[in-house]
Amino acid sequence: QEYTAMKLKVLEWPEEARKKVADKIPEGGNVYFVPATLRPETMYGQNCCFVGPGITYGIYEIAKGKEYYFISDRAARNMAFQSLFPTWGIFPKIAQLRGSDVIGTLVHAPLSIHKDGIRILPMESVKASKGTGVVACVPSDSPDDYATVLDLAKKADYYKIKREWAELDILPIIETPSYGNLTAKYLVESMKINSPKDAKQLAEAKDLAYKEGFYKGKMIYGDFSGKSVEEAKPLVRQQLLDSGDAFAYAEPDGLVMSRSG
Ligand code: ZZB
Repeated sequence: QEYTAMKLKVLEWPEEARKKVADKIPEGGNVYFVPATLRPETMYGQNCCFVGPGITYGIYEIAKGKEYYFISDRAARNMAFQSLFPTWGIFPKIAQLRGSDVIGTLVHAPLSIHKDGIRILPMESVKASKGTGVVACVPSDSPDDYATVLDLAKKADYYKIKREWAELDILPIIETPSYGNLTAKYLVESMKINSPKDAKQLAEAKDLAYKEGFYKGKMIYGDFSGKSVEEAKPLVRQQLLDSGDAFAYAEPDGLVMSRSG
C-alpha cells in the first residue's frame, strides 16, 4: 500500500496543545500533521483533517530544529525504516499528545481551496493501526468524511468544536456518470446513511465511490481538469512530491488493513 503522505503545517495551536509543545519546538521550527491518502487527486477539497480523539500520537523530529511530524507512534517507527528520518531506525519523539488535545488546531493544507487553513477535528473511526493515524477529510468524495462533517456540525457543542469548522464549502472535484460531482453526498443520501456509525453501509459506499471515481471519474477542478481520474492521480501525486508538500509512505506488508476493513 503506497500512500501519499501530505504535510499540513501548523499555523495555530489551541491553548491546551500549546502548553504541551511550546517549550519543545525551537523558534523557527515547524510542526506538520501528516495524513496518509490514497486519493491525492482529491486534495483540492480538503476541508478539515481528522485525528482519533482517543489515540496517542507523538511529535517526531524529522529535521533538527526545523521539521516535526505529528503522527502515530506506529507510523513513526515505519518511517524510520523507510529512510524518512535522518538516522535509519531512529525516530526521536519530542512530545506525546492525545488526539483530543489537538482538536481545533489550524493547519495549512497544500492544494486545498481553503487557503486560510483548515481545522483538526475528531473522527471516532480513525484507526491507530493504519496509515499515520491522521486522515485528510474530503467530504466531496469520501462517504465517511461526508457523514462525519455533517455529524460534527450538528453536534458541535457535544464535540466541543465551533460549528463553522465543520461547515467549510464542499468543493466538487470529480464528475462521475452515476453519482454526479459530489459522489459522497449522493451516496450518503441515496443509501440513507444517517450517522458516521453506520459502518457497514459506509464501507459499501466507500467501495462504490472508489470504483466509480477511479474508473469513470473525470477531473473538473485543478491543473488536470478534463483528464480522467486514472490519468490525473499520478500527476497530482508527482506535483505534490516535487513541491515538497508530500512524500511517499508505504504501509509494510502483512500489516495492511484490507479496504473493506
Ligand atoms: C483522502 C480521501 C479522499 C480518502 C477520498 C478516501 C477518499 P482504504 O481504502 O481503506 O485503505 N484513512 C487513512 N488512514 C486512515 C486511518 N488511520 N483510519 C481511518 N481512515 C484512514 O483507505 C484509505 C483511505 O482511508 C485514505 O484515503 C484515507 O482517506 C482514509 F475521496 O484520503 B483517503 C472512497 C474513498 N474516498
